[in-house]
Amino acid sequence: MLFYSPGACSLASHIALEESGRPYRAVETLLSKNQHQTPEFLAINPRGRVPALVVDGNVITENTAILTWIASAFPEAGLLPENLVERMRCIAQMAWFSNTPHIFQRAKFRPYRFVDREEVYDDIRAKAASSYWESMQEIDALIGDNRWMMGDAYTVVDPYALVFYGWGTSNGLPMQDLVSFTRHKTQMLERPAVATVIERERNPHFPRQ
Ligand SMILES: N[C@@H](CCC(=O)N[C@@H](CS)C(=O)NCC(=O)O)C(=O)O
Repeated sequence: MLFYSPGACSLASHIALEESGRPYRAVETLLSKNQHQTPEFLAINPRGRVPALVVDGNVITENTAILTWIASAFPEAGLLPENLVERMRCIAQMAWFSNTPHIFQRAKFRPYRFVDREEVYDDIRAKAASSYWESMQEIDALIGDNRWMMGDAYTVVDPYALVFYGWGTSNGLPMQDLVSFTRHKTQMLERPAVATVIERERNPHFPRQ
Protein backbone atom coordinates (compact mmCIF):
# COMPACT_ATOMS: atom_id res chain seq x y z
CA MET A 1 0.00 0.00 0.00
CA LEU A 2 1.55 3.28 -1.15
CA PHE A 3 0.66 6.65 0.32
CA TYR A 4 1.16 9.40 -2.23
CA SER A 5 0.15 12.97 -2.97
CA PRO A 6 -0.46 14.14 -6.55
CA GLY A 7 2.53 16.12 -7.78
CA ALA A 8 4.77 15.17 -4.85
CA CYS A 9 8.02 13.19 -5.07
CA SER A 10 5.93 10.09 -4.32
CA LEU A 11 5.31 10.02 -8.10
CA ALA A 12 8.62 8.14 -8.45
CA SER A 13 7.58 5.29 -6.15
CA HIS A 14 4.07 5.27 -7.61
CA ILE A 15 5.41 4.80 -11.16
CA ALA A 16 7.89 2.12 -10.07
CA LEU A 17 5.12 0.10 -8.41
CA GLU A 18 3.06 0.34 -11.59
CA GLU A 19 6.12 -0.70 -13.65
CA SER A 20 6.57 -3.77 -11.42
CA GLY A 21 3.31 -5.15 -12.77
CA ARG A 22 2.36 -6.36 -9.27
CA PRO A 23 -0.97 -5.47 -7.67
CA TYR A 24 -0.84 -2.68 -5.08
CA ARG A 25 -3.07 -0.10 -3.46
CA ALA A 26 -2.38 3.60 -3.93
CA VAL A 27 -3.80 5.81 -1.17
CA GLU A 28 -4.13 9.49 -1.99
CA THR A 29 -2.85 11.59 0.90
CA LEU A 30 -3.35 15.22 -0.06
CA LEU A 31 -0.60 17.53 1.19
CA SER A 32 -2.81 20.46 0.18
CA LYS A 33 -5.40 19.29 2.72
CA ASN A 34 -2.80 18.42 5.37
CA GLN A 35 -3.77 14.75 5.16
CA HIS A 36 -0.09 13.96 5.89
CA GLN A 37 -0.53 15.52 9.34
CA THR A 38 -3.49 13.44 10.53
CA PRO A 39 -2.94 11.11 13.51
CA GLU A 40 -3.70 8.15 11.20
CA PHE A 41 -0.97 9.09 8.74
CA LEU A 42 1.53 10.12 11.45
CA ALA A 43 1.09 6.62 12.89
CA ILE A 44 2.39 5.33 9.55
CA ASN A 45 5.12 7.94 9.03
CA PRO A 46 5.78 10.06 12.12
CA ARG A 47 7.78 12.46 9.93
CA GLY A 48 4.60 13.34 8.05
CA ARG A 49 6.03 12.82 4.58
CA VAL A 50 5.01 10.98 1.45
CA PRO A 51 5.83 8.52 0.02
CA ALA A 52 5.33 5.78 2.57
CA LEU A 53 4.99 2.15 1.55
CA VAL A 54 3.42 -0.46 3.82
CA VAL A 55 4.57 -4.00 3.12
CA ASP A 56 3.12 -6.80 5.25
CA GLY A 57 2.51 -4.33 8.06
CA ASN A 58 6.02 -2.84 7.86
CA VAL A 59 6.54 0.75 6.78
CA ILE A 60 9.25 1.81 4.34
CA THR A 61 9.83 5.54 3.85
CA GLU A 62 12.19 7.50 1.57
CA ASN A 63 11.96 7.16 -2.20
CA THR A 64 15.49 5.78 -2.39
CA ALA A 65 14.58 2.91 -0.06
CA ILE A 66 11.13 2.30 -1.55
CA LEU A 67 12.47 2.27 -5.11
CA THR A 68 15.30 -0.07 -4.11
CA TRP A 69 12.78 -2.32 -2.35
CA ILE A 70 10.51 -2.48 -5.41
CA ALA A 71 13.41 -3.36 -7.70
CA SER A 72 14.75 -5.96 -5.22
CA ALA A 73 11.39 -7.55 -4.38
CA PHE A 74 10.42 -7.93 -8.05
CA PRO A 75 13.74 -8.63 -9.82
CA GLU A 76 11.91 -9.99 -12.86
CA ALA A 77 10.83 -6.42 -13.65
CA GLY A 78 14.51 -5.54 -14.18
CA LEU A 79 14.28 -2.14 -12.50
CA LEU A 80 17.86 -2.06 -11.15
CA PRO A 81 21.05 -3.59 -12.58
CA GLU A 82 22.20 -6.90 -11.12
CA ASN A 83 25.85 -5.83 -11.23
CA LEU A 84 26.60 -4.53 -7.73
CA VAL A 85 28.67 -1.51 -8.75
CA GLU A 86 26.07 -0.44 -11.33
CA ARG A 87 23.35 -0.95 -8.74
CA MET A 88 25.18 1.23 -6.22
CA ARG A 89 25.63 3.93 -8.88
CA CYS A 90 21.85 3.98 -9.22
CA ILE A 91 21.42 4.26 -5.45
CA ALA A 92 24.00 7.07 -5.33
CA GLN A 93 22.08 8.95 -8.02
CA MET A 94 18.82 8.56 -6.08
CA ALA A 95 20.52 9.73 -2.88
CA TRP A 96 21.70 12.84 -4.74
CA PHE A 97 18.16 13.51 -5.99
CA SER A 98 16.97 13.33 -2.41
CA ASN A 99 19.74 15.44 -0.85
CA THR A 100 20.29 18.08 -3.54
CA PRO A 101 17.52 19.14 -5.99
CA HIS A 102 14.80 18.01 -3.59
CA ILE A 103 16.29 20.19 -0.84
CA PHE A 104 16.39 23.23 -3.16
CA GLN A 105 12.72 22.62 -3.99
CA ARG A 106 11.93 22.38 -0.28
CA ALA A 107 13.84 25.61 0.43
CA LYS A 108 11.86 27.40 -2.28
CA PHE A 109 8.48 26.30 -0.97
CA ARG A 110 9.17 25.91 2.73
CA PRO A 111 11.87 28.49 3.62
CA TYR A 112 10.53 28.46 7.20
CA ARG A 113 12.15 25.03 7.58
CA PHE A 114 15.55 26.68 7.08
CA VAL A 115 15.38 30.10 8.75
CA ASP A 116 13.14 31.86 11.26
CA ARG A 117 13.49 35.38 9.90
CA GLU A 118 10.80 36.04 7.28
CA GLU A 119 12.83 38.97 5.91
CA VAL A 120 15.26 36.51 4.32
CA TYR A 121 12.68 34.14 2.81
CA ASP A 122 12.95 35.81 -0.59
CA ASP A 123 16.75 35.48 -0.57
CA ILE A 124 16.41 31.80 0.22
CA ARG A 125 13.79 31.30 -2.48
CA ALA A 126 15.96 33.04 -5.08
CA LYS A 127 19.08 31.06 -4.22
CA ALA A 128 17.10 27.82 -4.07
CA ALA A 129 15.65 28.52 -7.54
CA SER A 130 19.06 29.14 -9.13
CA SER A 131 20.60 26.12 -7.39
CA TYR A 132 17.63 23.98 -8.54
CA TRP A 133 18.29 25.07 -12.10
CA GLU A 134 21.97 24.09 -11.77
CA SER A 135 20.84 20.64 -10.64
CA MET A 136 18.55 20.38 -13.70
CA GLN A 137 21.50 21.23 -15.96
CA GLU A 138 23.54 18.57 -14.20
CA ILE A 139 20.82 15.96 -14.79
CA ASP A 140 20.64 16.99 -18.45
CA ALA A 141 24.41 16.52 -18.81
CA LEU A 142 24.28 13.17 -17.02
CA ILE A 143 21.64 11.88 -19.43
CA GLY A 144 23.56 13.23 -22.43
CA ASP A 145 23.22 10.70 -25.24
CA ASN A 146 22.14 7.89 -22.90
CA ARG A 147 18.79 6.35 -23.67
CA TRP A 148 17.85 6.49 -19.98
CA MET A 149 19.21 8.24 -16.92
CA MET A 150 21.74 5.54 -16.03
CA GLY A 151 22.55 4.23 -19.52
CA ASP A 152 20.81 1.85 -21.93
CA ALA A 153 18.55 0.25 -19.34
CA TYR A 154 15.45 1.75 -17.77
CA THR A 155 15.75 1.75 -13.97
CA VAL A 156 13.87 3.13 -10.97
CA VAL A 157 16.14 6.18 -11.24
CA ASP A 158 14.13 7.26 -14.31
CA PRO A 159 10.78 7.92 -12.63
CA TYR A 160 12.65 9.72 -9.85
CA ALA A 161 14.28 12.02 -12.46
CA LEU A 162 10.83 12.74 -13.92
CA VAL A 163 9.72 14.26 -10.60
CA PHE A 164 12.31 17.03 -10.99
CA TYR A 165 11.43 17.74 -14.60
CA GLY A 166 7.81 18.27 -13.57
CA TRP A 167 8.70 20.54 -10.68
CA GLY A 168 11.07 22.52 -12.92
CA THR A 169 8.30 23.14 -15.46
CA SER A 170 5.84 24.20 -12.77
CA ASN A 171 8.50 26.50 -11.29
CA GLY A 172 8.67 28.29 -14.64
CA LEU A 173 12.17 27.12 -15.53
CA PRO A 174 13.05 26.77 -19.25
CA MET A 175 13.13 22.97 -19.00
CA GLN A 176 12.52 22.63 -22.76
CA ASP A 177 16.03 24.06 -23.33
CA LEU A 178 17.49 20.97 -21.66
CA VAL A 179 17.50 18.76 -24.74
CA SER A 180 18.48 15.42 -23.19
CA PHE A 181 16.27 15.81 -20.12
CA THR A 182 13.34 16.84 -22.34
CA ARG A 183 13.84 13.78 -24.56
CA HIS A 184 13.93 11.67 -21.39
CA LYS A 185 10.67 13.25 -20.17
CA THR A 186 9.00 12.56 -23.54
CA GLN A 187 10.14 8.91 -23.47
CA MET A 188 8.85 8.61 -19.92
CA LEU A 189 5.40 9.95 -20.80
CA GLU A 190 5.18 7.38 -23.62
CA ARG A 191 5.48 4.50 -21.16
CA PRO A 192 2.09 2.97 -20.33
CA ALA A 193 2.88 2.72 -16.59
CA VAL A 194 3.83 6.38 -16.44
CA ALA A 195 0.71 7.45 -18.33
CA THR A 196 -1.47 5.34 -16.01
CA VAL A 197 -0.01 6.89 -12.85
CA ILE A 198 -0.08 10.46 -14.12
CA GLU A 199 -3.71 9.99 -15.08
CA ARG A 200 -4.59 8.39 -11.71
CA GLU A 201 -2.85 11.18 -9.79
CA ARG A 202 -4.23 13.85 -12.13
CA ASN A 203 -0.65 15.03 -11.70
CA PRO A 204 -0.57 18.83 -11.83
CA HIS A 205 2.95 18.96 -13.28
CA PHE A 206 2.05 16.90 -16.34
CA PRO A 207 -1.35 18.22 -17.43
CA ARG A 208 -3.21 16.46 -20.23
CA GLN A 209 -2.27 17.89 -23.64
N1 LIG B 1 13.65 12.32 1.11
C1 LIG B 1 12.23 12.03 1.17
C2 LIG B 1 11.46 13.32 1.02
C3 LIG B 1 10.00 13.14 1.33
C4 LIG B 1 9.29 14.49 1.26
O1 LIG B 1 9.82 15.53 1.66
N2 LIG B 1 8.06 14.47 0.72
C5 LIG B 1 7.31 15.68 0.58
C6 LIG B 1 6.51 15.69 -0.69
S1 LIG B 1 7.54 15.87 -2.11
C7 LIG B 1 6.34 15.82 1.75
O2 LIG B 1 5.74 14.86 2.17
N3 LIG B 1 6.22 17.04 2.25
C8 LIG B 1 5.36 17.35 3.32
C9 LIG B 1 6.05 18.27 4.29
O3 LIG B 1 7.21 18.62 4.05
O4 LIG B 1 5.41 18.64 5.27
C10 LIG B 1 11.88 11.03 0.07
O5 LIG B 1 12.54 11.03 -0.98
O6 LIG B 1 10.97 10.21 0.25
